[in-house]
Amino acid sequence: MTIGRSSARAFAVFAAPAAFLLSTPAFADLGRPAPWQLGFQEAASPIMRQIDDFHNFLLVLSGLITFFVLGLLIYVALRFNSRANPTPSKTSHHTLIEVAWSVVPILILVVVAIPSFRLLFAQYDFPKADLTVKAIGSQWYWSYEYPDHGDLTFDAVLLEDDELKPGQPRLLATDNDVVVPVNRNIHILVTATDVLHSWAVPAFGVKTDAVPGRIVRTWFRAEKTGVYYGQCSELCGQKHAYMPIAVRVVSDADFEIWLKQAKQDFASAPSRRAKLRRSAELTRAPGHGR
Ligand SMILES: [Cu+2]
Repeated sequence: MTIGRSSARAFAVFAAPAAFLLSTPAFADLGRPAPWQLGFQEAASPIMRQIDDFHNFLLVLSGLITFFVLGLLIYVALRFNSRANPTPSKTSHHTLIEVAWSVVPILILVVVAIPSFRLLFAQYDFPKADLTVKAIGSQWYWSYEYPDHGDLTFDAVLLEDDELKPGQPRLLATDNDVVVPVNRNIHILVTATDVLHSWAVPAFGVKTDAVPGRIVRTWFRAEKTGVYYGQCSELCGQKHAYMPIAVRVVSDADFEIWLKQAKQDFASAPSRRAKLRRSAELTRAPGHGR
C-alpha cells in the first residue's frame, strides 16, 4: 500500500517536469524567447517542426531508458542486499543476458540514427528557391543583399533601448528587418567580412556559420507571418551579443510593397556601415581610450 502510494508520488515528480518540457510554451510570442522558457521556441518552419519531433522522441526514449535503469538499481538494492539475500549466487556468466545487453543498445542506436539522418538530409535538401537573400556578418551588425532584386542592400543594426517601439524586444530588434514572403522557400547565403559569425533564427531551425571568404547556404520556409528573432551564434568578439537578426515574414502582396519602398529608401539613405566605420575610427583616434 505504502509502496504503491510512494511510487505514484515519484512518478508525479518525474512526469510533471517531463510533460512541461514537452509542451510548447503557450505563453510565448511566436519568434522570440519567453521568460522561464524551457523548451524550444514554437516551430515556424517544416524543418523546425521535424527538429521538435526528433527532440521530443529522444527525450521520451532517454527518459524510458533512465527509468528502466533506475528501476533495475532499486530492484537490485532491495532484492539482493545482504539482509534479503544472505547467501549470494556464484553465477558469473550468462550468455543470453550478455548478448541481450550488447544487441539492445545497438538496436536503440539504429532507432535513433534513422530519424537523425532523415532530419540531416532534409536540412540539406534544398527546395527550389523562391527568394535568395545574402546575409553578411560584420563586427557588429548584419548586412543583407537581395541578389534577385538588383542592388538592393541594407544594414541591420541593433536598436538601442531608447529607440525601441512598443512590442519590440530588447537586444533583439534591429533598425531594418530582413523581409521575406510567407510560405516561400528562402535561400540564405551566409558569409562574413571580418571574423566568424553565425546566422541563426531558432523558430526556423536555422543556424549557419558565417565564414569570411566563403559562402554557406541554408534555407527555410516560414509558415506564419510575424517577426522572428535570432542572434549571432558564434562568439565573434566584444559585441557578439549585440548583433541580432530580425526576419519579418509578410504576405506576397506586402512583400512587393516593401520591395518597392526598400529599393527607394536604401538607394538614397546614407549607408549605416559607413557611419559605423566612421564612429569606429573616432574611438580609435588619439586621445580616446589607450
Ligand atoms: Cu557575430
